[in-house]
Amino acid sequence: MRILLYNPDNGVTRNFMPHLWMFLLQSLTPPGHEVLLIDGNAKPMDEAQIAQYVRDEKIDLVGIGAMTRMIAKAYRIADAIRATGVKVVMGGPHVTELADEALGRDGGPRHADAVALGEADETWPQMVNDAARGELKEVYEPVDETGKERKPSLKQYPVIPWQSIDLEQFNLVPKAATKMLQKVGEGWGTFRIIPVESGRGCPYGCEFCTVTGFFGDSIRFRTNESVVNELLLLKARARKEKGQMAVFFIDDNFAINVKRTKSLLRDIIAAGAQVHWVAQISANLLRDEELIDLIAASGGKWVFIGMESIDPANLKDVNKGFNKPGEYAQVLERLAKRNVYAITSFIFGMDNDTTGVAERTLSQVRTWPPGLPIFGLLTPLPATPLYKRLEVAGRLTRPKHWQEFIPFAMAHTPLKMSIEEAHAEVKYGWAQAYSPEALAHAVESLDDQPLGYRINIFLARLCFRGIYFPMMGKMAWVKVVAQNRRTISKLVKEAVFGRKARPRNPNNEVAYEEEAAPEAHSEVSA
Ligand code: B12
Ligand code: SF4
Repeated sequence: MRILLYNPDNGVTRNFMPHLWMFLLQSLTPPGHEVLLIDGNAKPMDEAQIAQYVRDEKIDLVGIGAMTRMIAKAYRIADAIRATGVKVVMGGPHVTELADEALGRDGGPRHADAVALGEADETWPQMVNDAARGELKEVYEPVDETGKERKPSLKQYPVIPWQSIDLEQFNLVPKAATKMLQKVGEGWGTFRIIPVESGRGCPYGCEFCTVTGFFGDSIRFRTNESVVNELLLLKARARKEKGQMAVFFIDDNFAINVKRTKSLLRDIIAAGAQVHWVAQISANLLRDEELIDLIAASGGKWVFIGMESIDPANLKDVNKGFNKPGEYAQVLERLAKRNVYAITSFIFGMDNDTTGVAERTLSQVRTWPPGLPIFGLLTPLPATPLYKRLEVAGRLTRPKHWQEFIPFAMAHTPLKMSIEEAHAEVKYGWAQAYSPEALAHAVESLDDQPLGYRINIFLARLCFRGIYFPMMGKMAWVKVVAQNRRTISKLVKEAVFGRKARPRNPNNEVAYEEEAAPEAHSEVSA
């Protein structure tokens, strides 16, 4: 069969990274089938275009995966494909929780011929074989012989053939610049951020999160060897194409078992498999100095920290009391000392939030080492404890919010402010944190650091604005560049003319000697 795996666009921005599930299922497909991949974020298509593609390419089976926020688009695409007579199977967190919706068993229209519940590593090959025989079942569930749920072990992880996969659609370097940039340093003709998992599962059970329910609280890891080999493969490909590969370890909590994370990082270093990487780690696990040393030494550049709130009452409400706002600054300083920076994620609209929460949060953020703050709204995702609590309390204003996805819009009433006020807080957070003044401040606060770090922070901030904040279109970018012209010209001047050594605070050590060439792209900008 010719199989198409499709991930819909997220409806807000071009995503910076492809989705792992597509590559994983491609690698787990039984031999004898050809698998094509389309990520709607990189290759946008509407319903008519995808239907045409399926006809032109003579596709026999389509697999669609989607988060809740993309499910309406996923259903529209699925409907268009099914109308051509081709079977559609769906998987991922949303249809796992609401399989009846996808199968039209809840009174609504049917969108999928079959759904895969939960982790599909073991059920995908069965689905493909059944579809090839024309015997596709409606529901595929990972269960053992006794009908008990079985989580796949990651010890036998498939080799994803990164050396040969067509990654053209995921190159972040504009085509026109490729030839020229191939000659810069070790080569920047391509730049890709590749998702790699080293383990699955998180036992913490935060109230708004689907992970503990979906992946279970049993944590499973790949072998160090298999992760190291994957990094080596990515490094080799980057070298071959005179480009760069950065890795996003998509584990929900990369250091959930600190001992094991340290052993993995040591093996990465020993094998020379360092690439620039980003990972998600909760703040409570970043107290260990040796861990942070190993993060830095193994190529870690950015850590995504779900801080959620600076208010302990909010954190307690959502079962994330293990986050201690009092230690956020210390954690970030510890990382920054090793030139590792943080993507700090905040949620507004929590039950104890009142108006002004964005400014209160920002006033703390400004005292921390520069990073990438991001802001979202508390969202009741299906099957989470949060959804159930709000439903019982009659507080859901859009109980099926996914049927009409609206970016940055609440689906329930917060307790101590209105929905409109919560929306205004998120807008304020983004606008202030990414204003030209805030960007200039971030660059200045690293004045004692090499130029490369400052350029990196600046570019990362510009790009992050583009990833999360609805800022599509070339004109919007031109405007942002114009607004930040002072900082840009300051950095360019330093790159061209260099600058005198300056004392590093607080010990007044000289940080570096005169700098000649820029290291503009020496760090990852996740
Ligand atoms: C990496 C990641 C991201 C990346 C982007 C996604 C990417 N390019 O990979 C970033 C960091 C940008 C991100 C952002 C967001 N994310 Co996110 N993210 C993840 C994360 C940590 C890993 C995803 C992953 O690759 N998992 C590993 C793969 C193997 O698992 P999987 O995708 O579930 O696939 C398996 C099965 O589901 C199934 N399957 C999946 N698809 C299909 C399709 C078919 C046909 C079949 C048969 C099977 C199948 O088979 C796979 C193998 O077992 C997950 C949590 C998690 N652990 O999954 C959250 C998660 C997906 N994110 C989530 C959310 C909510 C978001 C945000 C909305 C958060 C926010 N408020 O900003 C944003 C949305 C951004 C956007 N604009 O789209 C939720 C989604 C829940 C839901 N019901 O939709 C998750 C589950 C985490 C959570 N907190 O609950 N995210
Ligand atoms: S720590 Fe992160 S992954 Fe784990 S349950 Fe909480 S929000 Fe989800």
